[in-house]
Amino acid sequence: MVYMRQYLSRKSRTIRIIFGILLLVILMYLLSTYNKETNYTFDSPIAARLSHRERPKLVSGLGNFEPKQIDEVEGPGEGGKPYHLRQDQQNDADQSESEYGMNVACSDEISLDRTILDTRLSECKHWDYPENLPSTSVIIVFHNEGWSVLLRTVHSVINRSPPNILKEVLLVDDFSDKENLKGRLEGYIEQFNGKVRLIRNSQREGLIRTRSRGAKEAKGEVIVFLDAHCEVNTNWLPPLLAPIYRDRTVMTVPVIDGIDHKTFEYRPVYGEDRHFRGIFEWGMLYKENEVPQRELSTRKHNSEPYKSPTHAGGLFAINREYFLELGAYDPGLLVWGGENFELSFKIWQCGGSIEWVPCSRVGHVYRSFMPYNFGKLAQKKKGPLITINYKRVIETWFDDKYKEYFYTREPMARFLDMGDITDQLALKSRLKCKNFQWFMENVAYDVLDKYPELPPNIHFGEMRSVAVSKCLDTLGHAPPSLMAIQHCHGFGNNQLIRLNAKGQLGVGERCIEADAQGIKLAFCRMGTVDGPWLYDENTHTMLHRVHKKCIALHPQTSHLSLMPCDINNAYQQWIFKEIRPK
Ligand code: LR7
Ligand code: MN
Repeated sequence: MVYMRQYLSRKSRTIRIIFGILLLVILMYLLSTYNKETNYTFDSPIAARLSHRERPKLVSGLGNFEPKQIDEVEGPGEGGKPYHLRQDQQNDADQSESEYGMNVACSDEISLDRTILDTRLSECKHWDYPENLPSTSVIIVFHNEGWSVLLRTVHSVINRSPPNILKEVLLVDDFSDKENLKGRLEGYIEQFNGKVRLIRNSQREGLIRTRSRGAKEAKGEVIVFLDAHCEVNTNWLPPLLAPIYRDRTVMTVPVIDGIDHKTFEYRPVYGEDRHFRGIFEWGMLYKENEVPQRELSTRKHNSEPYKSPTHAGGLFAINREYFLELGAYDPGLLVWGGENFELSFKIWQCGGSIEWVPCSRVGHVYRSFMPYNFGKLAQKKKGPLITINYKRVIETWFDDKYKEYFYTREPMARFLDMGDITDQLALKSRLKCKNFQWFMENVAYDVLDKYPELPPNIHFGEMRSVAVSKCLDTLGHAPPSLMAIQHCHGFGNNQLIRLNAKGQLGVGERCIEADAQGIKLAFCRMGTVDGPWLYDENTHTMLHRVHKKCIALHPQTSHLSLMPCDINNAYQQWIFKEIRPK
């Protein structure tokens, strides 16, 4: 009996053990299938996958670099909050603002490792990125930047990038002459054990050529350019790299938040549900436009990247070899401006693409003014250097029809010497690049809605008063503001007035309109190119067709307003005088 009971209990134990093992096997099988699903192969169109696993919990793992926990740190500027200097520091603040275009004295008080607001869409925490993202060089070119501002850029990159992906931070000094930048920088970066590398130009090259040099010298598979006054946000790098990992001809652009130039407050650029992309007007000013539905509807999630015709210029990621295959930037572009368009048109027209990445956020300090001059490079050139750059770009990439829009909007550009673009045109045909019409129809299809084709100018130049021989002038004021009358200087700029075939009077990107207060500089109505003005070639009067009155100059006060037309009154007579670059 005793044996029997023992036998039975032994048997039931065996059954229990077998059952247990079976359960374990089933459990392991279930787990393994679950793993298979999460071990995603990253061949989706976005080379990443939105998972609903709880985050933040990964420090790294997959390609992520989400923080374990968000630290609440106390101190000046922590959390991206604005920092206000004491009254007795105001002199330093003013001095540094006039030297750098930003309050470097304020920046000096804020930790180089400060925390900032995570401005991403909440969805962004839940993306999984590939583990083997390409190694990356972050290239920062600088000319006379504030010490703490430059180094906070470096610290933020080191602190918020996955170390296994970040190959190096490459600092390229464009011939700065500030003592601290010349002397102390090598010593400072030693603490980064070789992760931060510094090279210097032996003469001033301007930011465009300096970036091309940085690209050549970089060691990473991907290069990311940043201005020297940025702070990168949480897990900024993997989302920028994933689309390039999928396709090496994609260039990616982070969403750019603002850092206040007075208080260093870190501010999200716009709210959760809105997306913008880079476009341009016909004078080649960079503009942003809400992303058209046609683009958004191709995506499944609101935080996915979307296509953009162009970008602001400073902050982007690109496969290094691809960038060099495209000839880097046109070496004929000087110092500043237009290079963002050159690269964008080149990429799109020659088979690549540009994507803006909502889950990658980087803050940038917008300065109050440009604190540096263009150096010797500008002195060698006749005419405004930025317009010369634009001319090179449009002469290379635009079709004839579109070139005409540029020359209508910027009439003096026709007479500027842009140098030789043979190499650029050769590159364009060697890479079998598409024409601009293709780009306008397939990529930048929202541009013409905002900036329609421009009717030709009937007149452009100075608009001179016959009575006093002085010129209509914006005085450089922002609209809405009264137009004034000034000594004619012959340089154009604020005195370069255009009258187009549809009755619009324009100065630069603005329009001239009239109300009860007088003749005013105003914002042109978006999407329109017509206006109320009718110029009489014989009487030299400028009629407002709606008010049925003419532009008149007050003989005593010089105030400009609409008056009942009097064709014999010299104070209502205007003559257009064409001007040429000096
Ligand atoms: O001669 C120079 N040499 C340089 O190395 C002049 C400048 N630089 C450095 C400078 O120190 C800085 O790090 O180049 C970088 C960019 O110069 P900024 O900050 O004066 O340019 P910006 O921010 O005023 O202008 C925008 O347009 C430029 C056009 O050429 C560049 O593309 C900038 O990178 C670009 N900045 C951005 O896109 C940031 C977002 C702003 C917007 C819109
Ligand atoms: Mn900048």
